[in-house]
Amino acid sequence: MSTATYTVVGMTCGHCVNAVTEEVTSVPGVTAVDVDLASGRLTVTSDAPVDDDAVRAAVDEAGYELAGSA
Ligand SMILES: [Cu+2]
Repeated sequence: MSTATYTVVGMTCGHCVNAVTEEVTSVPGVTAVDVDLASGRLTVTSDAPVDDDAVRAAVDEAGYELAGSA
């Protein structure tokens, strides 16, 4: 099992949290997703390490971005 944490920028409410959770959960291999609205922290648990780009794309798809992304 693998866990990675990221920081999501732009979330303002529970709906945002749900959108990010839904998209990132759909990334292949991801088994659990936890999003903390206050800090923007995104914790991704997966069977094997997930490509950061896949997580970034999923967050982007939800309408937000990872901190530090161009
Ligand atoms: Cu929202």
